[in-house]
Amino acid sequence: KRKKIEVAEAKAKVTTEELQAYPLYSRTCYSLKESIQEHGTNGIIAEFKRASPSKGLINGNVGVEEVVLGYQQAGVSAVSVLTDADFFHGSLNDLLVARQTLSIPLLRKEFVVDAYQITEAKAYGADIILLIAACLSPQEVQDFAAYAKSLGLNVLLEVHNLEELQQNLIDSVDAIGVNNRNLKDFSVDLQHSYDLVDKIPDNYIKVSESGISDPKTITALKSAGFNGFLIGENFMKTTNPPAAIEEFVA
Ligand code: IGP
Repeated sequence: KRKKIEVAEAKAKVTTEELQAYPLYSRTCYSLKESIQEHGTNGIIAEFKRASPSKGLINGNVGVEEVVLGYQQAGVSAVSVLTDADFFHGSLNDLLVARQTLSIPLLRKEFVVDAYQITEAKAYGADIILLIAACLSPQEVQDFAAYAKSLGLNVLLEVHNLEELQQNLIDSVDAIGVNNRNLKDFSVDLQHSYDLVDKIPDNYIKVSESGISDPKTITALKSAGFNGFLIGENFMKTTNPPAAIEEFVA
């Protein structure tokens, strides 16, 4: 974690004050809740992910612009873009290109360990940031979520077990995502979603994350109480990721 902060600071050739002067910094964010609740939307948050630590290279042949535009045209509720370079081959430039292409909510998918990354997310056009409970103390979750809200961003909190959920049920979080993938050993089990959904209060958007590869799974997760579905690999592993969405939005 310390290393991450140092890397963030070393890369931060741009000061917080300079980020605050970027044109996108002062735009009004799209609301994830409204986008998901809007009539006819399906709750899919489609992810642009070139590579991952568990799978290695997933797709090195597609461009961010064509993919996210296709996702939007396919009717998804939001788009997620990885900005982590080391493990996911992503970048802030990918986020920026996605922003310039999209008119739906955009998630900056990153391991946030410093407020600077939240300022950066806003300056590069994100509407939503991710806070991973497993990487942060409850105090950090609270501070980062409050700071993100003060910038008008939506906050998605990621949890993997009951303890992480119960420690972080705070007002400045908009959505709670249950990650079906264990970040320590990368094993995927949808049971995590089914076990936790009833423990998430109804004032939060409930998102099931990772390992979803079948439209039937969405039907089942919906009846369990989820209204958002974060899906990356299942789309990205195909030659035409947006086309893979069709059967999911039927
Ligand atoms: C997407 P999948 O299995 O559909 O590609 O998963 C998303 O949930 C996953 O990329 C993810 C992730 C994260 C990546 C969930 N939480 C935290 C990096 C960091």
